[in-house]
Amino acid sequence: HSLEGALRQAAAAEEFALHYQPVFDLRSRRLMGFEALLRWSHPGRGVVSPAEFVPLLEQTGLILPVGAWVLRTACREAARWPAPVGVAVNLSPAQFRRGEVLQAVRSALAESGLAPGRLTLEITEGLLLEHTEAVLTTLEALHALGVEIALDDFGSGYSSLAYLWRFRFDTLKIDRAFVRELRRDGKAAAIIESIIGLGHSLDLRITAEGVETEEQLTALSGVGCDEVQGYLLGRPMPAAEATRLAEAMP
Ligand code: G
Ligand code: G
Ligand code: MN
Ligand code: NA
Repeated sequence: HSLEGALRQAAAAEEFALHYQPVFDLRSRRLMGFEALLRWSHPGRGVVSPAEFVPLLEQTGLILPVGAWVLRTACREAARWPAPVGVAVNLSPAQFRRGEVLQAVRSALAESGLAPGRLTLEITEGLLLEHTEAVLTTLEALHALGVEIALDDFGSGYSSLAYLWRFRFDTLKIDRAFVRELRRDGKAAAIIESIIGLGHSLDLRITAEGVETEEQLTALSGVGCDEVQGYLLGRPMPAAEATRLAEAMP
């Protein structure tokens, strides 16, 4: 597989980079942190989307070294931002399978000196579907380090509610499919409002992803959403730009 060969060389050739998308508190408009998003600049193919290559990293096991690199790099770059601006890192189920993730998070925090409370780990429901007991134990251990855990793409999977009961997440990220429908559909607003009510009753912070219009922002404000992220507020940007933005915010 030619893409696989290219991926194997990418890490050594320093073709990977992280871009950072800002997340804001909806009420105060304060910058809360950034989500780290992996980018691969292939000399021939240009910038390749993680949607294309993350599945291949998972199949080949390359997600372990690359995932550890993502954690290390995100923590090192976030340590330059003014506290309490934090960073969120997406984790793949494969990173949990051999218990690698706990050690990778520990090293990334130790090397960077980043306060654990400034790191959020984003996981998806797919992870919880697969290996419930072992995964819950690892999540508890990660929590014990002081990092925050977010349930990403909430509402897009099958058994979201059961998992809310099994593990105390810090944040729910509402899938952008719901936010997209806010434009035209009263039902989407009702669903989001009930997710927020449920989340708040469990002491969770709610982040809406994929906010692209003022109309969506106003609607989210009306239903009590806590944090927002999306192209309207800021696109993923290189680390240096994220640092400048963080330093410019009050
Ligand atoms: O940035 P973009 O919208 O193209 O990301 C596409 C998908 O890739 C999203 O589901 C996102 O969560 C995932 N992704 C981005 N960066 C990482 C990463 O560092 N690790 C993992 N496992 N997934 C990532
Ligand atoms: O699965 P996850 O939520 O981690 O995916 C994040 C992805 O969403 C990133 O690849 C990012 O580029 C993309 N994204 C961020 N903001 C927006 C937005 O406002 N609209 C759309 N369509 N995608 C977005
Ligand atoms: Mn995410
Ligand atoms: Na998401």
